[in-house]
Amino acid sequence: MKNRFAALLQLAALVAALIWPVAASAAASAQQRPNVLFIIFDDWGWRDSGAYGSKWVKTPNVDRAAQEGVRFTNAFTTNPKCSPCRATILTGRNTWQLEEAACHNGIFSNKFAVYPDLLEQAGYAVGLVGKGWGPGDFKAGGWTRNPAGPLFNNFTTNDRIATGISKNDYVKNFEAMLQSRTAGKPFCFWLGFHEPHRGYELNSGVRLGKKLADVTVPPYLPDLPAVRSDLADYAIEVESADTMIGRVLKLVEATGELDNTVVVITSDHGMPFPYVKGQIHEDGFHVPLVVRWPAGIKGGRVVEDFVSATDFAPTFLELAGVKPHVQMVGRSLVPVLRSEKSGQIDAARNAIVVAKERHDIGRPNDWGYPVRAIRTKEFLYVRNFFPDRWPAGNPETDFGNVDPSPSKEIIKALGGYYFDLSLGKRPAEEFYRLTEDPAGVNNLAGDPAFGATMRELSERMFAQLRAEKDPRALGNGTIFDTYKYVGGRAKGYDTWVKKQEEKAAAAAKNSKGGGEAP
Ligand SMILES: [Ca+2]
Repeated sequence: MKNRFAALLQLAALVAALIWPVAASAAASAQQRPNVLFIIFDDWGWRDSGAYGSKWVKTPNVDRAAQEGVRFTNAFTTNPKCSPCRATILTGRNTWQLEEAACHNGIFSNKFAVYPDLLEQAGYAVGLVGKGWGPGDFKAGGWTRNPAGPLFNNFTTNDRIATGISKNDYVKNFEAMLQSRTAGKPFCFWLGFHEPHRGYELNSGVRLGKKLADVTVPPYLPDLPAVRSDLADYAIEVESADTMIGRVLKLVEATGELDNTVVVITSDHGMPFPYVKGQIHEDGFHVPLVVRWPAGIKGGRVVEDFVSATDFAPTFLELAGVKPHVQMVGRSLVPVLRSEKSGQIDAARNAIVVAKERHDIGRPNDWGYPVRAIRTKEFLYVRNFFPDRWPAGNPETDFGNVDPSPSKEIIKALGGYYFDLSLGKRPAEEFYRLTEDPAGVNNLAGDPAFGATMRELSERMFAQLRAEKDPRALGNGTIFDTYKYVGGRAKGYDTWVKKQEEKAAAAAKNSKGGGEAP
């Protein structure tokens, strides 16, 4: 009996010796693979948090993540509008490489691989709360779910500080997403706030205690009380989303996994004000970016390397031990994150090329406003391909690529300098010295002192665009204007023409009727 027991023990030890190392290493690698929590605001300006120096937009949760993690001072989207930027994030491709998904409110083809699918295949739990890729049509592109992941948007709430804020119960939905995960699986979740996208509750900023005297007005907006109030209403929405970040991180903390969760906080583009959202200007495509991951990176750092929205997908894949997809052109941020340095870490990260094609409609034939631009530490060089077109949309259709707002109405009523800046036509070339003109409002394109630098930057930009097969740089740019716009047609130029015809017909009928009257 005793011998038989000893033999059994020996056998058990042998089996354990064979199995244990495998089981142990599997457990270790599962532990090492971090969670990823990707938090993206909708239309949040890069300057508008305490972490980035704002004294009047209060964001304690973003600020804390920045203190404990890495804050990037030169992060950019490749196209400053909702769906084009989000397609870039998901695919790791530049906007000019995404065919129809380069356009706002278009079709997103599933011929392009997205990181949530690749991570799901690699054993990650994926999911989406709030706004993922959009607006646009992903079903026509062959997807059965939002490309940002399966949706967890079941819960709504009326508990919000202003009526412009989404009723999405982000916290409860996030909790449901967290609980849906199979035990032991790492997650890669997308939390997409609808804030601070318009509309806002008018004067909610003042109602909630903002002082108009504290508001910083950028140089491209007129410094008037109604503009300050509009900015204060925007700030309230930023602050509400910041509060949600605090609550969501508490939920992750309760699972014991917060330290091994890579928390990424960013925005799709700048604030929804004239000269910014949808425009190839500094505040339009410059975005905030904070990454917190205590288990993996040294915190308290400020990094000046140029990083792009294309870099997220290869970064998340590398964190999961997955090779970047062959379609991806972005470069993983892992080496920069793992570095213990501040300042410029990778000397090659010193420029970004950004672009736009069609955003909102409002020009004849649904034409877009094609632009390519290159941004370096010192300069922004902009090439507008059709300076005869209206950059913000035609006046007849009310400058549709600038969201309706009190600030926009004020600028339209004022005319002059601010109108020309935000809504007027632009020359074929723009050139800004951002080190002396941080918002980029003084166009130096005519100054011969910068002629050589402009040519050099233009050549550098077009070399990259040609190498990446941008149809606009290869002489086939008209293709972008043939892509279908799937949004409503209220802002369409054709809708305006039809209205004029109806008005004319009604006027003719009235005058005819008037003539026949006794
Ligand atoms: Ca947006």
